[in-house]
Amino acid sequence: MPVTDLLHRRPDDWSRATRHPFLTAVRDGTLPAGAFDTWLVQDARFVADLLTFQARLLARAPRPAQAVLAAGTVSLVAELDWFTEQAAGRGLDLAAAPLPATGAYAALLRRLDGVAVGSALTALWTIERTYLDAWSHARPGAPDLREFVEHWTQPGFAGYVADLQAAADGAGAPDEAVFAEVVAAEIAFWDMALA
Ligand code: MP5
Repeated sequence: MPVTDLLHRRPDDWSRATRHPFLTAVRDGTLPAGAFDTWLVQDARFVADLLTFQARLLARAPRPAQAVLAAGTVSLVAELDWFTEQAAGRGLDLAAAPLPATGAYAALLRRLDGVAVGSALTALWTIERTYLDAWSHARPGAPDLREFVEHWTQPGFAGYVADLQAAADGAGAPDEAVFAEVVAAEIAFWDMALA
């Protein structure tokens, strides 16, 4: 079974993760004051945690998955620089403490360090595919947030997600339980920004 079949197994959860009210508000320009900045600071922390997870996954990845994971790891380092620039421009403190959903997601990633490599690749593909679909829903985005919508909908990002899909498919049967856990963590992350 290809990993993309998972998208049809839990349509309600997938919709909540990729068509969340946070994203609709990004599209329509109706986010409550401060919600976007709260999310941005927490997402920067998430990306730092993801870099740790991905570097460890690269170290144990099968040969055909190495190139996409290595390239993605370099991109995450560049993405952290991008978050630093965005935060400076908006006067945000990236050293702020993680909120509960961010901490829970970090704990999930640490746990995924110990699962079979095919399951970990399913998780990474789910993480990135959620973002691609979620930000596509927010397109084109309110003018002041358009830069963020464009960041996660550019063709290069879609190509990366497709390469992760191939890596996950090449590593065996997808892990539906891991997919469900990641999707739940994504929903909680959007919820956090609106709380
Ligand atoms: C991603 C992200 C996508 N930045 N934040 C969450 C909560 N989930 C997924 O990761 P990337 O590496 O920024 O594309």
